[in-house]
Amino acid sequence: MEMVYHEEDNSYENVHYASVRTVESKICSDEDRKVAAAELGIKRYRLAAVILGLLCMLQAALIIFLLISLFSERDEFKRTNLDVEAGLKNLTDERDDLKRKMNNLAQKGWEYFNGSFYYISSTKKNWQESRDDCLQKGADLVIINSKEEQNFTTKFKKSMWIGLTDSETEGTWKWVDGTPLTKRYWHSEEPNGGERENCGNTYHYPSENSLNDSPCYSSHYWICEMKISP
Ligand code: 2F8
Ligand code: CA
Repeated sequence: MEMVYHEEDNSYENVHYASVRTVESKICSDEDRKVAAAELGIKRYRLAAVILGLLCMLQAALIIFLLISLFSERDEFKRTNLDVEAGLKNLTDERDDLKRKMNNLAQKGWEYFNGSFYYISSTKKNWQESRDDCLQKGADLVIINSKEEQNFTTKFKKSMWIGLTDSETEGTWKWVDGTPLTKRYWHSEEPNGGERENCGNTYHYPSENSLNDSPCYSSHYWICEMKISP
């Protein structure tokens, strides 16, 4: 019988038994490896599952965030849209009111020029009564702001009261809205009436510079202005 010598414990062993033991230990270590490999596989699977779960949660969070943003943007858009619609309705109402007002004024003989309507009287009154008539119509005696407007007043070829007076302080001419006279369209040698002539009119209408000072109690036609655009 063949024997194997073991130096570590100074013993002999049957060769057959020794080889059986080697095979057994080898089988054992293969199983360990398989178990270890299986455990590693499970760990990897778990890790993949966790990562997948996290990605799903991230995706869900992203979808929720995008939905919230989308809804809040939609609400903001709805609000803006409502504001715009309300603004548009206001503007449309204003435009319709203005159209009605303009048609009404035109029918009553008012003349449109450069953002204002003008009424030219066909009777004569003193300056204050003339102004009162304009005020009662929702207007005032004309305030002349430009050469064009000055030319517009002369085309009626009438001596008309305008919204100009120095009744408050002699020599300090003011328009009826309180603004001082800056653009001067006085006729030559006017104003010449001193304390006797404190109200302005278009007495010298054939000339471009038609303005004159007259006694406020005297009777003239008058011209009212109603501003439509600011
Ligand atoms: O010639 C200018 C002069 O004409 C008239 O007087 C004659 C005017 N009078 C009235 O309007 C009442 C003056 O104001 C004017 O200066
Ligand atoms: Ca005068």
